[in-house]
Amino acid sequence: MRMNRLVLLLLLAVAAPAFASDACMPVASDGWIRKPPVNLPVMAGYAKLENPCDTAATIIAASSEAFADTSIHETRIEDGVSRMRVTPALELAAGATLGMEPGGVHLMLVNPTVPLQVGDKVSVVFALGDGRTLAGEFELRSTAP
Ligand SMILES: [Cu+2]
Repeated sequence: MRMNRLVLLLLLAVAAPAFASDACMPVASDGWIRKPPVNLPVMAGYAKLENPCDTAATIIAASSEAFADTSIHETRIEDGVSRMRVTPALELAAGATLGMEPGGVHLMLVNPTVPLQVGDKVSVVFALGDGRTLAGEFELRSTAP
C-alpha cells in the first residue's frame, strides 16, 4: 500500500512536465535524502545537478508530494558559525555541474506526507526560471553513501 502510493506520486511527477520534451534540460541525478537518526520531521536532501545545455539555467524552487514543505537551502560559515539560509535561485551555467552536498546547498524537506523508510524513493520537482520543471529521484538513506 505504502509503496504503491510512492510509485503513484513518482509517476505523477514524471508525467507532469510533458511539454518541450525534446529541448535540452538540466538533469538531477544521484539524489538521496538523509534520514535523521531520530524521528525528526525535517530532513536534508542532496543530488548532483548538471546542465548539459549550451544555455544557462536557473532553478528557482523545489517541491515534493512526499513533504508538506520543500525549500532550497545553503549552509555557510559566518563568523565561525554554520548557518543555513533559503537560496532564492541556483544558477547553472552552460555545461556546469553543481553538487548539492552536506555542508553546502541542500534541500530542506519538512513534514513528510507519507511514512518514509530507508530505501524508499521520492520524487522532487525542481522549477526552472523559464517555466519548465525537472524531476529527480531521491532515495532515503540512513547515512552518507
Ligand atoms: Cu537547511
